[in-house]
Amino acid sequence: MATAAAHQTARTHGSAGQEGDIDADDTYQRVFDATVAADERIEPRDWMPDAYRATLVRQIAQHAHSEIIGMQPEANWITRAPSLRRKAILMAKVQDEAGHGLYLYSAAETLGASREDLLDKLHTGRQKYSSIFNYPTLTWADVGAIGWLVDGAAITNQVPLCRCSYGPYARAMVRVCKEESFHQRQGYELLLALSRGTTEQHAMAQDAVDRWWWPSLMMFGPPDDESAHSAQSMAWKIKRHSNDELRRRFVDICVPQAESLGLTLPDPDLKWNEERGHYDFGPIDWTEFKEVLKGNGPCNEQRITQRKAAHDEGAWVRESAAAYAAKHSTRTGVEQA
Ligand code: BYC
Repeated sequence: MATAAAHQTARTHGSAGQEGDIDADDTYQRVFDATVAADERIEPRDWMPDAYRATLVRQIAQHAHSEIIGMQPEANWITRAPSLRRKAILMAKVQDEAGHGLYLYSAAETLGASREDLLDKLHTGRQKYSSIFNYPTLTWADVGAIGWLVDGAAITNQVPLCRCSYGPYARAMVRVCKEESFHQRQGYELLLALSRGTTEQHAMAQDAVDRWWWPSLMMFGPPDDESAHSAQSMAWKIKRHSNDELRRRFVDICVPQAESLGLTLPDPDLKWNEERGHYDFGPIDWTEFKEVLKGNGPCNEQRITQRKAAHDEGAWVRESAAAYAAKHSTRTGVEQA
Protein backbone atom coordinates (compact mmCIF):
# COMPACT_ATOMS: atom_id res chain seq x y z
CA MET A 1 0.00 0.00 0.00
CA ALA A 2 1.45 3.38 -0.99
CA THR A 3 1.98 5.93 1.80
CA ALA A 4 -0.11 9.10 1.82
CA ALA A 5 2.94 11.21 0.93
CA ALA A 6 3.90 8.92 -1.95
CA HIS A 7 0.29 8.89 -3.08
CA GLN A 8 0.16 12.67 -3.11
CA THR A 9 3.39 12.93 -5.08
CA ALA A 10 2.73 10.10 -7.50
CA ARG A 11 -0.78 11.13 -8.45
CA THR A 12 0.61 14.22 -10.10
CA HIS A 13 2.27 13.17 -13.31
CA GLY A 14 5.99 13.79 -13.46
CA SER A 15 6.37 15.26 -9.98
CA ALA A 16 8.45 12.48 -8.46
CA GLY A 17 11.56 10.64 -9.52
CA GLN A 18 13.28 10.73 -12.88
CA GLU A 19 12.03 9.05 -16.01
CA GLY A 20 13.10 5.41 -15.93
CA ASP A 21 13.47 5.50 -12.13
CA ILE A 22 12.21 2.00 -11.29
CA ASP A 23 11.20 2.81 -7.69
CA ALA A 24 9.24 5.85 -8.78
CA ASP A 25 7.59 3.92 -11.64
CA ASP A 26 6.56 1.24 -9.16
CA THR A 27 5.09 3.83 -6.80
CA TYR A 28 3.19 5.44 -9.65
CA GLN A 29 1.76 2.08 -10.66
CA ARG A 30 0.77 1.19 -7.08
CA VAL A 31 -0.94 4.52 -6.56
CA PHE A 32 -2.79 4.15 -9.86
CA ASP A 33 -3.91 0.62 -8.90
CA ALA A 34 -5.02 1.80 -5.45
CA THR A 35 -7.01 4.69 -6.95
CA VAL A 36 -8.82 2.35 -9.33
CA ALA A 37 -9.41 -0.24 -6.59
CA ALA A 38 -10.89 2.43 -4.32
CA ASP A 39 -13.33 3.45 -7.09
CA GLU A 40 -11.82 6.91 -7.21
CA ARG A 41 -11.27 8.77 -10.47
CA ILE A 42 -8.07 9.06 -12.47
CA GLU A 43 -7.75 12.68 -13.61
CA PRO A 44 -5.73 14.14 -16.53
CA ARG A 45 -2.95 15.38 -14.21
CA ASP A 46 -2.45 11.91 -12.70
CA TRP A 47 0.11 9.35 -13.76
CA MET A 48 -1.46 6.47 -15.67
CA PRO A 49 -0.05 3.45 -17.53
CA ASP A 50 0.54 4.10 -21.24
CA ALA A 51 -1.77 1.21 -22.16
CA TYR A 52 -4.59 2.67 -20.02
CA ARG A 53 -4.19 6.01 -21.81
CA ALA A 54 -4.11 4.31 -25.24
CA THR A 55 -7.22 2.25 -24.47
CA LEU A 56 -9.11 5.33 -23.37
CA VAL A 57 -8.08 7.31 -26.44
CA ARG A 58 -9.18 4.38 -28.65
CA GLN A 59 -12.57 3.97 -26.99
CA ILE A 60 -13.34 7.67 -26.51
CA ALA A 61 -12.29 8.50 -30.08
CA GLN A 62 -14.48 5.70 -31.48
CA HIS A 63 -17.31 6.92 -29.34
CA ALA A 64 -16.86 10.54 -30.52
CA HIS A 65 -16.67 9.41 -34.16
CA SER A 66 -19.89 7.41 -33.69
CA GLU A 67 -21.68 10.50 -32.42
CA ILE A 68 -20.79 12.65 -35.41
CA ILE A 69 -21.23 9.91 -38.03
CA GLY A 70 -24.51 9.06 -36.29
CA MET A 71 -25.83 12.48 -37.31
CA GLN A 72 -26.00 11.40 -40.95
CA PRO A 73 -28.70 8.70 -41.02
CA GLU A 74 -31.07 10.88 -39.00
CA ALA A 75 -30.26 14.16 -40.75
CA ASN A 76 -31.37 12.33 -43.90
CA TRP A 77 -34.98 12.81 -42.70
CA ILE A 78 -34.92 16.41 -41.42
CA THR A 79 -36.25 17.88 -44.66
CA ARG A 80 -38.88 15.15 -44.94
CA ALA A 81 -40.19 15.07 -41.36
CA PRO A 82 -44.00 14.81 -41.52
CA SER A 83 -44.74 17.88 -39.36
CA LEU A 84 -43.06 21.01 -38.00
CA ARG A 85 -43.11 19.47 -34.52
CA ARG A 86 -41.31 16.33 -35.69
CA LYS A 87 -38.82 18.41 -37.69
CA ALA A 88 -37.96 20.62 -34.68
CA ILE A 89 -37.48 17.55 -32.46
CA LEU A 90 -35.28 15.80 -35.00
CA MET A 91 -33.13 18.90 -35.57
CA ALA A 92 -32.60 19.23 -31.82
CA LYS A 93 -31.65 15.57 -31.57
CA VAL A 94 -29.11 15.76 -34.40
CA GLN A 95 -27.61 18.88 -32.79
CA ASP A 96 -27.35 16.99 -29.50
CA GLU A 97 -25.29 14.30 -31.24
CA ALA A 98 -22.85 16.95 -32.46
CA GLY A 99 -22.62 18.21 -28.88
CA HIS A 100 -21.87 14.68 -27.64
CA GLY A 101 -19.08 14.50 -30.20
CA LEU A 102 -17.65 17.75 -28.81
CA TYR A 103 -17.66 16.55 -25.19
CA LEU A 104 -15.99 13.33 -26.23
CA TYR A 105 -13.30 14.87 -28.44
CA SER A 106 -12.57 17.24 -25.54
CA ALA A 107 -12.29 14.26 -23.16
CA ALA A 108 -9.83 12.62 -25.59
CA GLU A 109 -7.82 15.87 -25.69
CA THR A 110 -7.32 15.70 -21.91
CA LEU A 111 -5.33 12.51 -22.61
CA GLY A 112 -3.02 14.33 -25.01
CA ALA A 113 -4.77 13.33 -28.25
CA SER A 114 -5.22 16.03 -30.86
CA ARG A 115 -8.63 16.45 -32.45
CA GLU A 116 -7.09 16.97 -35.87
CA ASP A 117 -5.23 13.68 -35.60
CA LEU A 118 -8.33 11.80 -34.40
CA LEU A 119 -10.42 13.13 -37.28
CA ASP A 120 -7.68 12.22 -39.71
CA LYS A 121 -7.70 8.66 -38.34
CA LEU A 122 -11.47 8.50 -38.80
CA HIS A 123 -11.26 9.81 -42.37
CA THR A 124 -8.52 7.37 -43.32
CA GLY A 125 -10.16 4.32 -41.70
CA ARG A 126 -7.53 3.96 -38.95
CA GLN A 127 -10.13 4.40 -36.22
CA LYS A 128 -13.60 2.90 -36.11
CA TYR A 129 -17.08 4.22 -35.43
CA SER A 130 -20.10 2.19 -34.38
CA SER A 131 -21.20 -0.49 -36.84
CA ILE A 132 -24.82 0.62 -36.47
CA PHE A 133 -24.39 3.78 -38.54
CA ASN A 134 -23.55 1.83 -41.67
CA TYR A 135 -27.20 0.93 -42.19
CA PRO A 136 -29.56 3.11 -44.25
CA THR A 137 -32.62 5.02 -43.00
CA LEU A 138 -35.14 3.97 -45.64
CA THR A 139 -38.38 5.33 -44.20
CA TRP A 140 -39.56 7.87 -41.63
CA ALA A 141 -40.17 5.02 -39.18
CA ASP A 142 -36.41 4.42 -39.11
CA VAL A 143 -36.07 7.68 -37.15
CA GLY A 144 -38.31 6.12 -34.50
CA ALA A 145 -36.47 2.79 -34.57
CA ILE A 146 -33.11 4.56 -34.16
CA GLY A 147 -34.42 6.52 -31.19
CA TRP A 148 -35.99 3.52 -29.49
CA LEU A 149 -33.42 0.82 -30.27
CA VAL A 150 -30.13 2.56 -31.11
CA ASP A 151 -30.38 5.24 -28.43
CA GLY A 152 -31.80 2.61 -26.07
CA ALA A 153 -28.75 0.40 -26.67
CA ALA A 154 -26.50 3.43 -26.27
CA ILE A 155 -28.02 4.25 -22.87
CA THR A 156 -27.67 0.65 -21.69
CA ASN A 157 -23.99 0.77 -22.67
CA GLN A 158 -23.29 4.29 -21.44
CA VAL A 159 -24.99 4.47 -18.03
CA PRO A 160 -22.25 2.22 -16.57
CA LEU A 161 -19.65 4.46 -18.27
CA CYS A 162 -20.79 7.27 -15.92
CA ARG A 163 -18.78 5.26 -13.33
CA CYS A 164 -15.76 4.85 -15.61
CA SER A 165 -12.44 5.24 -13.76
CA TYR A 166 -11.34 8.15 -15.99
CA GLY A 167 -12.93 11.34 -14.66
CA PRO A 168 -13.47 13.43 -17.83
CA TYR A 169 -15.05 10.51 -19.71
CA ALA A 170 -17.30 9.58 -16.78
CA ARG A 171 -18.48 13.18 -16.35
CA ALA A 172 -19.16 13.61 -20.08
CA MET A 173 -21.31 10.47 -19.95
CA VAL A 174 -23.62 11.91 -17.27
CA ARG A 175 -24.87 14.63 -19.56
CA VAL A 176 -24.84 12.42 -22.66
CA CYS A 177 -27.03 9.84 -20.91
CA LYS A 178 -29.58 12.46 -19.86
CA GLU A 179 -29.88 13.61 -23.47
CA GLU A 180 -29.92 10.04 -24.83
CA SER A 181 -32.80 9.28 -22.51
CA PHE A 182 -34.85 12.03 -24.16
CA HIS A 183 -33.83 10.69 -27.57
CA GLN A 184 -34.97 7.20 -26.67
CA ARG A 185 -38.35 8.45 -25.53
CA GLN A 186 -38.93 10.49 -28.69
CA GLY A 187 -38.19 7.36 -30.75
CA TYR A 188 -40.59 5.30 -28.68
CA GLU A 189 -43.30 7.94 -28.94
CA LEU A 190 -42.80 8.24 -32.72
CA LEU A 191 -43.09 4.47 -33.18
CA LEU A 192 -46.14 4.33 -30.92
CA ALA A 193 -47.89 6.95 -33.06
CA LEU A 194 -47.13 4.94 -36.21
CA SER A 195 -48.04 1.64 -34.62
CA ARG A 196 -51.44 3.01 -33.59
CA GLY A 197 -51.93 4.74 -36.95
CA THR A 198 -53.14 3.33 -40.26
CA THR A 199 -52.36 -0.22 -41.39
CA GLU A 200 -49.63 1.17 -43.66
CA GLN A 201 -48.09 3.19 -40.82
CA HIS A 202 -48.10 0.15 -38.55
CA ALA A 203 -46.41 -1.91 -41.27
CA MET A 204 -43.80 0.81 -41.74
CA ALA A 205 -43.00 0.78 -38.01
CA GLN A 206 -42.76 -3.02 -37.98
CA ASP A 207 -40.48 -3.03 -41.03
CA ALA A 208 -38.13 -0.52 -39.37
CA VAL A 209 -37.94 -2.60 -36.17
CA ASP A 210 -37.31 -5.73 -38.26
CA ARG A 211 -34.31 -4.06 -39.92
CA TRP A 212 -32.79 -2.31 -36.86
CA TRP A 213 -33.18 -5.04 -34.21
CA TRP A 214 -30.20 -7.27 -35.04
CA PRO A 215 -27.76 -4.44 -35.87
CA SER A 216 -28.73 -2.86 -32.50
CA LEU A 217 -27.71 -6.06 -30.69
CA MET A 218 -24.37 -5.92 -32.53
CA MET A 219 -23.69 -2.44 -31.13
CA PHE A 220 -22.60 -4.05 -27.84
CA GLY A 221 -19.60 -5.56 -29.58
CA PRO A 222 -18.42 -9.12 -30.16
CA PRO A 223 -19.34 -11.95 -27.77
CA ASP A 224 -17.31 -12.00 -24.56
CA ASP A 225 -15.07 -14.85 -25.64
CA GLU A 226 -14.05 -12.85 -28.73
CA SER A 227 -13.80 -9.43 -27.10
CA ALA A 228 -10.12 -8.48 -27.25
CA HIS A 229 -10.26 -5.57 -24.81
CA SER A 230 -13.00 -6.41 -22.30
CA ALA A 231 -10.96 -8.19 -19.62
CA GLN A 232 -8.34 -5.45 -19.33
CA SER A 233 -10.87 -2.62 -19.65
CA MET A 234 -12.96 -4.17 -16.88
CA ALA A 235 -9.90 -4.61 -14.65
CA TRP A 236 -9.19 -0.89 -15.13
CA LYS A 237 -12.87 -0.11 -14.48
CA ILE A 238 -13.23 1.64 -17.82
CA LYS A 239 -15.91 -0.90 -18.71
CA ARG A 240 -18.09 -2.07 -15.83
CA HIS A 241 -19.92 -4.89 -17.59
CA SER A 242 -19.08 -7.26 -20.41
CA ASN A 243 -20.53 -6.93 -23.92
CA ASP A 244 -22.81 -9.97 -23.47
CA GLU A 245 -24.07 -8.81 -20.06
CA LEU A 246 -25.17 -5.46 -21.48
CA ARG A 247 -26.67 -7.07 -24.56
CA ARG A 248 -28.77 -9.38 -22.34
CA ARG A 249 -29.88 -6.42 -20.23
CA PHE A 250 -30.96 -4.57 -23.39
CA VAL A 251 -33.00 -7.52 -24.67
CA ASP A 252 -34.74 -7.83 -21.30
CA ILE A 253 -35.68 -4.13 -21.41
CA CYS A 254 -36.89 -4.20 -25.03
CA VAL A 255 -39.22 -7.21 -24.99
CA PRO A 256 -41.94 -5.67 -22.76
CA GLN A 257 -41.53 -2.31 -24.52
CA ALA A 258 -42.14 -3.98 -27.91
CA GLU A 259 -45.31 -5.53 -26.48
CA SER A 260 -46.54 -2.10 -25.34
CA LEU A 261 -45.75 -0.71 -28.77
CA GLY A 262 -47.79 -3.44 -30.43
CA LEU A 263 -44.74 -4.48 -32.48
CA THR A 264 -42.88 -7.78 -32.64
CA LEU A 265 -39.15 -8.33 -32.42
CA PRO A 266 -37.87 -10.35 -35.41
CA ASP A 267 -36.57 -13.33 -33.45
CA PRO A 268 -38.54 -16.61 -33.25
CA ASP A 269 -36.20 -17.86 -30.48
CA LEU A 270 -37.02 -15.01 -28.12
CA LYS A 271 -38.53 -16.46 -24.96
CA TRP A 272 -38.35 -15.96 -21.20
CA ASN A 273 -35.98 -18.33 -19.43
CA GLU A 274 -37.28 -18.79 -15.90
CA GLU A 275 -34.09 -20.42 -14.68
CA ARG A 276 -31.74 -17.70 -15.95
CA GLY A 277 -34.13 -14.85 -15.24
CA HIS A 278 -33.48 -13.44 -18.72
CA TYR A 279 -34.90 -13.75 -22.21
CA ASP A 280 -33.19 -16.28 -24.46
CA PHE A 281 -32.58 -14.98 -27.95
CA GLY A 282 -31.47 -16.38 -31.30
CA PRO A 283 -27.96 -16.38 -32.76
CA ILE A 284 -26.47 -13.11 -33.95
CA ASP A 285 -24.98 -13.05 -37.44
CA TRP A 286 -21.39 -12.20 -36.50
CA THR A 287 -20.29 -12.60 -40.10
CA GLU A 288 -22.41 -9.60 -40.98
CA PHE A 289 -20.89 -7.64 -38.05
CA LYS A 290 -17.35 -8.44 -39.20
CA GLU A 291 -18.14 -7.46 -42.77
CA VAL A 292 -19.54 -4.11 -41.61
CA LEU A 293 -16.40 -3.51 -39.52
CA LYS A 294 -14.25 -4.32 -42.56
CA GLY A 295 -16.00 -1.53 -44.47
CA ASN A 296 -18.46 -3.69 -46.40
CA GLY A 297 -21.72 -2.55 -44.78
CA PRO A 298 -24.46 -0.96 -46.92
CA CYS A 299 -23.41 2.63 -46.14
CA ASN A 300 -19.74 2.61 -45.01
CA GLU A 301 -18.47 4.34 -48.11
CA GLN A 302 -21.23 6.93 -48.16
CA ARG A 303 -20.76 7.81 -44.48
CA ILE A 304 -17.03 8.46 -44.81
CA THR A 305 -17.37 10.31 -48.12
CA GLN A 306 -20.00 12.63 -46.61
CA ARG A 307 -17.94 13.12 -43.43
CA LYS A 308 -14.84 14.09 -45.42
CA ALA A 309 -16.84 16.48 -47.59
CA ALA A 310 -18.37 18.13 -44.50
CA HIS A 311 -14.88 18.43 -42.97
CA ASP A 312 -13.43 20.01 -46.11
CA GLU A 313 -16.37 22.37 -46.53
CA GLY A 314 -16.00 23.42 -42.89
CA ALA A 315 -12.30 24.30 -43.23
CA TRP A 316 -13.05 28.02 -43.54
CA VAL A 317 -15.02 27.94 -40.27
CA ARG A 318 -12.11 26.34 -38.40
CA GLU A 319 -9.65 28.78 -39.97
CA SER A 320 -11.84 31.78 -39.08
CA ALA A 321 -12.29 30.57 -35.51
CA ALA A 322 -8.53 30.05 -35.13
CA ALA A 323 -7.81 33.51 -36.60
CA TYR A 324 -10.37 35.09 -34.27
CA ALA A 325 -8.91 33.29 -31.25
CA ALA A 326 -5.37 34.38 -32.21
CA LYS A 327 -6.48 38.00 -32.67
CA HIS A 328 -8.39 37.94 -29.43
CA SER A 329 -5.46 36.51 -27.45
CA THR A 330 -3.07 39.13 -28.91
CA ARG A 331 -5.46 41.94 -27.99
CA THR A 332 -5.89 40.56 -24.49
CA GLY A 333 -2.11 40.36 -24.24
CA VAL A 334 -1.78 44.04 -25.28
CA GLU A 335 -4.46 45.13 -22.83
CA GLN A 336 -2.79 43.23 -20.01
CA ALA A 337 0.68 44.63 -20.81
N1 BYC B 1 -18.92 -1.11 -33.94
O1 BYC B 1 -12.75 -5.93 -27.57
P1 BYC B 1 -14.04 -5.30 -27.97
C1 BYC B 1 -24.56 6.40 -30.13
C2 BYC B 1 -14.61 -3.18 -32.16
S1 BYC B 1 -22.90 6.27 -30.36
C3 BYC B 1 -17.66 -0.96 -34.38
O2 BYC B 1 -15.26 -5.81 -27.33
P2 BYC B 1 -14.26 -2.79 -26.53
C4 BYC B 1 -25.37 7.30 -30.92
C5 BYC B 1 -13.77 -2.66 -31.01
O3 BYC B 1 -13.59 -1.28 -31.13
C6 BYC B 1 -22.60 4.55 -29.97
N2 BYC B 1 -16.60 -1.53 -33.79
O4 BYC B 1 -13.89 -3.71 -27.78
C7 BYC B 1 -24.78 8.31 -31.66
C8 BYC B 1 -12.51 -3.45 -31.19
O5 BYC B 1 -11.77 -2.96 -32.32
P3 BYC B 1 -10.33 -2.20 -32.15
C9 BYC B 1 -21.17 4.32 -29.74
C10 BYC B 1 -16.85 -2.29 -32.72
O6 BYC B 1 -13.78 -1.43 -26.84
C11 BYC B 1 -25.57 9.10 -32.49
C12 BYC B 1 -13.05 -4.80 -31.63
O7 BYC B 1 -14.31 -4.56 -32.21
N3 BYC B 1 -20.98 3.94 -28.36
O8 BYC B 1 -24.99 5.65 -29.36
O9 BYC B 1 -13.79 -3.42 -25.27
C13 BYC B 1 -26.96 8.88 -32.55
C14 BYC B 1 -13.16 -5.77 -30.46
O10 BYC B 1 -14.22 -5.38 -29.55
C15 BYC B 1 -18.13 -2.46 -32.19
C16 BYC B 1 -19.76 3.79 -27.85
O11 BYC B 1 -18.78 3.97 -28.54
C17 BYC B 1 -19.20 -1.85 -32.85
N4 BYC B 1 -20.47 -1.99 -32.48
O12 BYC B 1 -15.87 -2.81 -26.50
C18 BYC B 1 -27.52 7.90 -31.78
C19 BYC B 1 -19.71 3.42 -26.40
N5 BYC B 1 -18.04 -3.26 -31.12
O13 BYC B 1 -10.63 -0.92 -31.40
C20 BYC B 1 -26.74 7.10 -30.96
C21 BYC B 1 -18.31 3.32 -25.86
C22 BYC B 1 -16.76 -3.60 -30.97
O14 BYC B 1 -9.45 -3.11 -31.37
N6 BYC B 1 -17.63 2.15 -26.33
N7 BYC B 1 -16.03 -3.02 -31.93
O15 BYC B 1 -9.89 -1.94 -33.55
C23 BYC B 1 -17.72 0.93 -25.71
O16 BYC B 1 -18.45 0.75 -24.74
C24 BYC B 1 -16.85 -0.18 -26.23
O17 BYC B 1 -15.84 0.39 -27.01
C25 BYC B 1 -17.64 -1.25 -27.06
C26 BYC B 1 -16.61 -2.28 -27.58
C27 BYC B 1 -18.63 -1.96 -26.17
C28 BYC B 1 -18.34 -0.62 -28.26
